[in-house]
Amino acid sequence: MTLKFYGHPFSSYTQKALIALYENDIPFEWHLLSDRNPEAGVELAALWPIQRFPVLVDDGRTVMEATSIIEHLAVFHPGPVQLIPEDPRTAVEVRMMDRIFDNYVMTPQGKCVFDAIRAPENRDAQGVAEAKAMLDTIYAWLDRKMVGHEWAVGNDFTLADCAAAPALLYADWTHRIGAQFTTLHAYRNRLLARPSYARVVDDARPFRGFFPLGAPDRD
Ligand SMILES: N[C@@H](CCC(=O)N[C@@H](CS)C(=O)NCC(=O)O)C(=O)O
Repeated sequence: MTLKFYGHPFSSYTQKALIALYENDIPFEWHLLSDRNPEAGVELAALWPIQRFPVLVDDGRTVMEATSIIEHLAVFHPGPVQLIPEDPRTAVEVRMMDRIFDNYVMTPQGKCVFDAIRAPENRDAQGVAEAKAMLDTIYAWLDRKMVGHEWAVGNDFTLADCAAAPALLYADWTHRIGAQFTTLHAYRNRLLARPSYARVVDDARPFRGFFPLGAPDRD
């Protein structure tokens, strides 16, 4: 039974789940959400009224939330790359770091981007300032946390790195990671060089013009 994957290559949470599909070469069928493919949007709305993506459909099971998709793939389509560690203590830390990247990198980054596409009279300057302050705080924390680690938790690539890759790609485009955070920059570069994420970034390259703040000419 073919996996159906609803998403868009430029969407950060789609990218997070795509990394997991690519890491273990799991075959799937793209259901690209775009104006040119309206039936995918209709199907998404029927599957998940909240209409956030990605969404995976696997043999009658509908899985929403990028983290849950990665957890689902680990259970139902295991491969050589174990994105959820077998050791439960390590798995707890992986899940904690996954939450940290979603809540304190991806969320404030998204706040800045979504504000930029609002009409000027509806913009939330205070909310954006708070989001940027949160990004500065988490950059400093991550820079310390990553000392001595190749990946987010120890030396194996996991769910937490799937969350980190798009979060740090777009966060740096939105509110630059300070040059002093050399450990965090080095980690971001390792993520960009990881073959699964390099492929995801290449898939999304044609859509860079859509980045509301203007995509920089790098990465
Ligand atoms: N908590 C969700 C977030 C998903 C999400 O916000 N996806 C964005 C794309 S990156 C989306 O659906 N945007 C469409 C919208 O906000 O209407 C997850 O982890 O998958």
